[in-house]
Amino acid sequence: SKIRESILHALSSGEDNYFSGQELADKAGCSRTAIWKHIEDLRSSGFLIESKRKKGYRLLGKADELNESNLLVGLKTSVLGRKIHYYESVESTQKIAHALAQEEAPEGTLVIAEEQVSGRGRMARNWYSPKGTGIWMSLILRPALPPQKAPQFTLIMAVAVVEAIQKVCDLQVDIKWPNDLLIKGKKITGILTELQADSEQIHSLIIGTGINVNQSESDFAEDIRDIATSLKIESDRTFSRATIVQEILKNLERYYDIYIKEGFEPIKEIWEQYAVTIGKHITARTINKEISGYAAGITNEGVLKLVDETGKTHLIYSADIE
Ligand code: BTX
Repeated sequence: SKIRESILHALSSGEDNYFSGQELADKAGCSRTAIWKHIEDLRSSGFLIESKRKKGYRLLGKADELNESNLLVGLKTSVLGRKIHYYESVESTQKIAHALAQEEAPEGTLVIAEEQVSGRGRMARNWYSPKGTGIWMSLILRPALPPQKAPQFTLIMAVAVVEAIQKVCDLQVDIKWPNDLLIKGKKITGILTELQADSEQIHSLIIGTGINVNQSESDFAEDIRDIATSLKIESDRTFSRATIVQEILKNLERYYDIYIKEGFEPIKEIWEQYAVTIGKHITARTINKEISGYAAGITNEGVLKLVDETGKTHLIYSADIE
């Protein structure tokens, strides 16, 4: 439309300048509400437009699509993300990654989508993955390890994501064992590690990561509005998703190398610095029981150690924590 063209023309002529909603409205001959709506439309078609309080709008870059070329330019890894399968819309990137893993896709293969229509969490829960606003990706790794080691990779990925968000967005993220990342108590990221294995060895690990990046509050479904947040909500800025993905892959590759050479110990120490679960009184809800106690730490396998009131230590492999 004319308004859309006028906005884009203004924003891209301004070098590094901000344009207020009123200025854009004057140029386009429409209302500020119309400008706001068009800016939202432009964003959903991939334009990266920053909005800053009291300053206005600024165009940060071309379409922030997570396609292969955008991800490969500036990617600083040698294995992870070197093979990319990009989709506009999928049921779940996990599902595609599982199929690719069975077809011998190489280690480091990344499946990434703008939207998932049936993204999933643990225990058949739903993971909302609206179009163009977040990072919905699954990474295939093939470590020569027994299947009991798989949960460690959720923790390694957690550290890689926490540090990427710190670096790119300057936001502090807490880890809630086993697989949630929180900003001020609200969920910013979920990690789902699945595997194909026999009783002795992992054939492939599929690490699914969902990160809320550029959503506004109204983009969240009613039932998660109170528990979920995005990087944009927390900082009042929009971010390049590709930059965040690149930073995660770089971190993960570094930690994966350390893990292979030195084991889980050094990563466990870093993980514990970010973990909010440890050192607190918590309740762990597993599929068939509920245990309360003191979270003493995690084992070298990444299993939670919970000490109940009788002093008995319980090993928790998977649970919801309160
Ligand atoms: P989880 O089972 O720990 O968390 C799922 C719960 O999180 C849901 O029941 C809901 O309450 C809440 N939730 C759903 N969507 C969101 C969201 N966008 N932001 C915050 N909270 C939400 C966590 O499982 C693991 C999620 C992994 C998602 C990735 S995305 C790429 C890959 N593909 C796929 O289908 N799943 C993984």
